[in-house]
Amino acid sequence: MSTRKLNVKTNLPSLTAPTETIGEGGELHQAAGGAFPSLTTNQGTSISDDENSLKVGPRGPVLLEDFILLEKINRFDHERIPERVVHARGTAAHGYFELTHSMKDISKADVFQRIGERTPVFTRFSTVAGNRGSSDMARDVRGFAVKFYTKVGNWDLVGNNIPVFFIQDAIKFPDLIHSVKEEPDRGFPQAQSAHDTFWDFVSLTPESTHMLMWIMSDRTIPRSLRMMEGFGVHSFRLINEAGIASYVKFHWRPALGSQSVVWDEALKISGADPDFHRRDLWNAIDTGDFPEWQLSVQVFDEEFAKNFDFDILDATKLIPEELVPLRPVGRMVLDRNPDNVFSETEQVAFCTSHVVSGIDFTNDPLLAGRNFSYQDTQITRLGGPNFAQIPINAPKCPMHNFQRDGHMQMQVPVGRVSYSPNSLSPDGPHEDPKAGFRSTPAPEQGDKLRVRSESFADHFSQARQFFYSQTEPERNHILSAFIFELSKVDTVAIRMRMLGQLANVDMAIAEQVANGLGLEGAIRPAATSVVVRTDLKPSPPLSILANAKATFKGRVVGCLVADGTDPKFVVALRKALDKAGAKLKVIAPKVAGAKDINGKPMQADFQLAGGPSVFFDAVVLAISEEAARQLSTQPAAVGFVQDAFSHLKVIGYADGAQTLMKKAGVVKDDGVLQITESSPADFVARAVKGRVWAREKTVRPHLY
Ligand code: HDE
Repeated sequence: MSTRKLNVKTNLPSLTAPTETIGEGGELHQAAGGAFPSLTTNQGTSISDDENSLKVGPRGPVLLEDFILLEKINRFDHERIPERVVHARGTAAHGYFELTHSMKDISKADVFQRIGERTPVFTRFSTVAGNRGSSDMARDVRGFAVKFYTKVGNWDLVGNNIPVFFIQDAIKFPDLIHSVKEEPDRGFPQAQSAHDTFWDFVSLTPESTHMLMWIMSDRTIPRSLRMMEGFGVHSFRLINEAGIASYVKFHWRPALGSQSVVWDEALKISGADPDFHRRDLWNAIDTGDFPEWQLSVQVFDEEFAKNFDFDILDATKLIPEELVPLRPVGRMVLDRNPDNVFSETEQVAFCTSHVVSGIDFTNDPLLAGRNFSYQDTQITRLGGPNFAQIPINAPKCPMHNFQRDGHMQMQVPVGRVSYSPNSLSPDGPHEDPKAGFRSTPAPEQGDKLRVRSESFADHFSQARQFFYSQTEPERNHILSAFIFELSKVDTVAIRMRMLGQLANVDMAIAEQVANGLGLEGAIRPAATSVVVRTDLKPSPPLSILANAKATFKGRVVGCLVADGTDPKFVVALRKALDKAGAKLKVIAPKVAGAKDINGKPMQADFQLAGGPSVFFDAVVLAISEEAARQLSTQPAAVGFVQDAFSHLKVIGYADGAQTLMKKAGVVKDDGVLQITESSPADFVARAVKGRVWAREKTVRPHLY
């Protein structure tokens, strides 16, 4: 018998807590720490020794008879399920949606009726291309999927953080995904679009061009999942009580404002903390700093749809907010981390086809494909058709029908009737012609054809509009991202073909990318059937920087301390940051902390090499002259300051820190501020304004 103490939580699933206990299984034992249940097999048989398998003598062969060993290993062998074919890497949280504005006039959906009412939600954020173990900070679209557990059924709004998509027809989705995933012969690169097959496909697929502009922008390297927008992408329909349908596009806006990192920072974060986004979300929720988004809709009618420059069924297009302003609907707050990543984040099954009465689809051909795909993929992932019974997927309202059996049926339907109509079960479920789901009776007619509508043909005008809606640094980032990615493409013909597509967006864009690739003079515009519109006005909401929120809420400041730091300085800084809603993290040469100027211990959150400045929004160098001299010989310390400077962060420094700053090449500008214990507010006031964009011209002159 083992002498080791068992460490079994008492909140084991009900599986191990049978309602009636016969014999030994599930019995409670008294121990020094209180009562705990007996460890059992899945059949409830109590286990006496969980440390040793059954052998013939202490050094003899293990016996096949050891059902306890076999069950445990067998169960372990099957712990993994197939990861999602796309959006495999995800992180999620529970929360609620609160209606702030009635939508009664345009939708009868129950969730939109009563102001102030809260609907539970489960929201999963993800990257698209990488496998489950890839890095959070890969350049990629982020999934933004919300399951609303409404009183009349689940509604899944399965969106992204970018309002348009790569392709117009679902039949191209497997091709798109195969091109971006690891190349099949070598199994790499992982979680990256910077390789031949992706650019081969998109350079041959001009409809991708608008999305490429977004993908190459800083939207694909968000600072935090809490600081990114979400979009339903497709045009959906809302239907009111009178049966009148409106078109709608869904938007999520983060309360903390949108923010991204810079590319070099993204690369470094991927190495320093591949879990950067999930850790940030988890910690924020764990410490009660609940992230919040506003849900808004763009509502429009058939008349608008007819007169709009592009087709509202084309998912590669957006509707500028200047044409259809956002109408606020409610807010989503995420206030609880999952209890178990597998049971919840992994097993959650979002399906675009999960809609409720009052919400309906349009003929977007991408959406039609999705409505099949999501339901279908869950059968492979979750092992059968009963995935709606898994707790995270189950509606929180009653559900009754005559569907039966199947792999992993968890319910025990009673009675002899499993069909409708029937006369043997008059109390059984019946159709509800009044409140039941009804599709919009939209008139449809036409020949059966495999064609792309002419109205989907302009692939470049909105790409151009997006580019020219950006601020100067944002445009430069897009250009340098194209140059970075295409430089990783080995096949020169693919680079050139892509330049040809960019030339259709704007010759100046193509020329700058060509210049960065050293392919000047090689641009041959690709054939296109449309004349690109140059009259579309820039749409300011499409820029992150033009809409940057002057807030420091949810941000983190890294404060470098060492032996000899003045604690008053750090205390004053912490107070000022608390007031601004930001957090302070202390970095010291050793994780146990440092000795302050009075010889007293100072706590640290990070050891220098494990707490690089890429983790923080702004930094403070609270070190003495002696410490600065010593740290100037340490690459981690010099890199901390160098990176903060080149990533355009606001740097606050105590007078003594200057030797280290000089070594790191810091050139003073309006974002480099000397602070004392009496002036941390000045530092915060500058940091609230965000990065020092003017500095980019000095640190990355090749972009300008
Ligand atoms: Fe998805 N997508 N998708 N997608 N998608 C999946 O469903 C698919 C598309 C999106 O956190 C899969 O359960 C097709 C657009 C998110 O669990 C799969 C097409 C948008 C998530 C699938 C698209 C999305 C997925 C893989 C083209 C933004 C993660 C696992 C017609 C509006 C949801 C799964 C989560 C996941 C298919 C295009 C967003 C295979 C066929 C457009 C956020 O069913």
